[in-house]
Amino acid sequence: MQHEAITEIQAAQTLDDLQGVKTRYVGKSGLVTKELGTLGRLPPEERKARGAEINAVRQAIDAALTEREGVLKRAALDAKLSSEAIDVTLPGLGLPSGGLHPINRVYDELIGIYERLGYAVVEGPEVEDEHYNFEALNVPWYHPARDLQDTFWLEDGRLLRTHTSPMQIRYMVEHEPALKVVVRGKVYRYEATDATHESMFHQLEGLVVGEGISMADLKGTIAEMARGLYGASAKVRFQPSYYPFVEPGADFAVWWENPRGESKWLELGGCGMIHPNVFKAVDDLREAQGKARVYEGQTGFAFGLGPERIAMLKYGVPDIRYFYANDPRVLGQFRGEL
Ligand code: FA5
Repeated sequence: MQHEAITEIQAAQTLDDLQGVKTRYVGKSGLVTKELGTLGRLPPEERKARGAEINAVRQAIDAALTEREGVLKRAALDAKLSSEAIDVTLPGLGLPSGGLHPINRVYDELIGIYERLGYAVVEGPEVEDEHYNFEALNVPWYHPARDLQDTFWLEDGRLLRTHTSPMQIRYMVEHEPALKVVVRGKVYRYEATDATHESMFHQLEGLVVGEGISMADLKGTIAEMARGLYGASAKVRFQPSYYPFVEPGADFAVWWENPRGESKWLELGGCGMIHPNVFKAVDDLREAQGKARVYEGQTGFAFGLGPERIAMLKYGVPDIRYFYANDPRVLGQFRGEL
């Protein structure tokens, strides 16, 4: 029996098999256990010798079981380890990294310049009230300048703002002079798109109000921005222009050149001294809200520009529509650059 048991033990390939063998021989009703039970029926003189014999068998079987169990456990552990092994020398999976959109990078640069000059930075609603987008900015409904900015109209006299200038009004209604603020955000125009015009684009609006603010301050501010963008030798150019909310008004351009010798006047935006009608409209709104009339008699300037134009030159993007077509071949070039 010992021989058979040990052969079976050594043949067991799994811990379950081994448990079966163990039960069959040394379990409660196993063969060895039963054999021990027969001792009582033997004559006393034979009992001792037979008992010793069976015990020896049992010990041999137990020893074989313990040894086989050790071997099988180790094998099971080895199999588990090798099936779950991690090869730390394999190259990792590349995690796609994002990057700031080129327009946000230009915004960050521009806003950094104005923050260093002490300006507050705000945003505002893209769905705007007609009154803030036009009337309060001295653009009455019959004014031809409304044709200059074709509008996406919504319901109830609301619209998608055509410029960031309505934030001039909102900011002045909320704050008293003196103030310096820049506004960033999206604007919308219902117009055909081409390489330099989109129906959704961005603007940076600047507004400064205080005692004795003059056109010289405006020119100095734009020149400071140009130096921040293009270095100490940057040049700016102002040309008279018309916007109903400023008087006098101007368009400004910045001289841009790159190391490859390319250069041109970059038409950036419009600007001017705040029109008295705008201050009056602000005071009317303030009064309606129970606030003091504090703007009539003030002076100030405003400007508005399009960061897309700067980004197109800076990154050599030939068509403004590439910025918003979400083509990974374009935006992928800005990966990982924050
Ligand atoms: C305005 O929007 C005025 N609110 C700017 C202003 C503010 C003047 C404060 C005076 C005082 P304009 O329509 O010219 O002005 O637009 C300003 C700039 O936005 C343009 O110079 C240009 O850089 C950019 N821009 C205008 N239309 C588009 C367009 N369709 N696509 C991309 N950029 C545009």
